[in-house]
Amino acid sequence: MNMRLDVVTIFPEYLEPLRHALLGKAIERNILSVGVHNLRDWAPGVHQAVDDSPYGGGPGMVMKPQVWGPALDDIAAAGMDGLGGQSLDSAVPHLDNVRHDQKLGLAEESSYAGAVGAVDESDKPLLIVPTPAGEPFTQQMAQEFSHEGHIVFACGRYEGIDQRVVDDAANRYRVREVSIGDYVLIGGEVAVLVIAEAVVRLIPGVLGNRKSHEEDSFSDGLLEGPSYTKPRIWRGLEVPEVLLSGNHALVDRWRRDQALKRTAERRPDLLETVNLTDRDREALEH
Ligand code: 6GU
Repeated sequence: MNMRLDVVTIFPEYLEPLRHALLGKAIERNILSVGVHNLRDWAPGVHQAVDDSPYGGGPGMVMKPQVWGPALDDIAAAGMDGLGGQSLDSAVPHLDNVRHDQKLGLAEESSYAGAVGAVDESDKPLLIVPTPAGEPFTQQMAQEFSHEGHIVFACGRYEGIDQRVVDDAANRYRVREVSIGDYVLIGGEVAVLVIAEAVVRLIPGVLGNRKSHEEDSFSDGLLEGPSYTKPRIWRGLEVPEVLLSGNHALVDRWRRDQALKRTAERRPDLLETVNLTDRDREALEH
């Protein structure tokens, strides 16, 4: 089980943090391999222009399709093995394309489709185009993406990428235009770091503790409540008594109540889609 990430950007150094901490550990353990590619490598001529003025007028610049097209073609053609050169990992490990939760029966079905030459849409790599105009990135999407074998990120700058690049890429990729929130960044690079971290931490073996993401904020539709560690009293502030009781049922109930109260206060919109018990409603009224 392995995942390949490729990032195309005009600022490859921006993706340096992919090498660090959690993601770096996943690379070292051959769970993940990462290639970062300079878009200018596909720009012709001495000037190597990657952008041009927008048709229809208006401010800013639009990234050129004649540069993005070949870049995305080459990366799709290289597939899971990646292109030589700018790979963040020193050794490119052998990669397979098996979903980490794929059951044997399903795997047999898809290899039959391969044997008769059918082009299975799920064989195409996933192309993520970060843009403030995209669909909102969620924990559920992170969960879905964590099953992918090959994800390619296309980082736009300026006013974005010529839309035909995205439309044409659908021939070789499954394409998602994704936003990480309702604010505007200069380019997609930081969004790639956010999405990559949210996705990679869900791959089994990346986070030490398997149970830890079942209790994440959003996994049950609620925000997580507060946490405490030693000492029991710090600057006159006490750890809530119930957490010292050793009564697990009581602790679970208290945590649920804290999550409900916090969610009601900070993200009331989330409560509309959560199944609340009578006991939950009671907690919310107090
Ligand atoms: Cl994914 N990209 C850019 N450039 N800005 C954003 C964004 C993405 N998500 C929110 N703002």
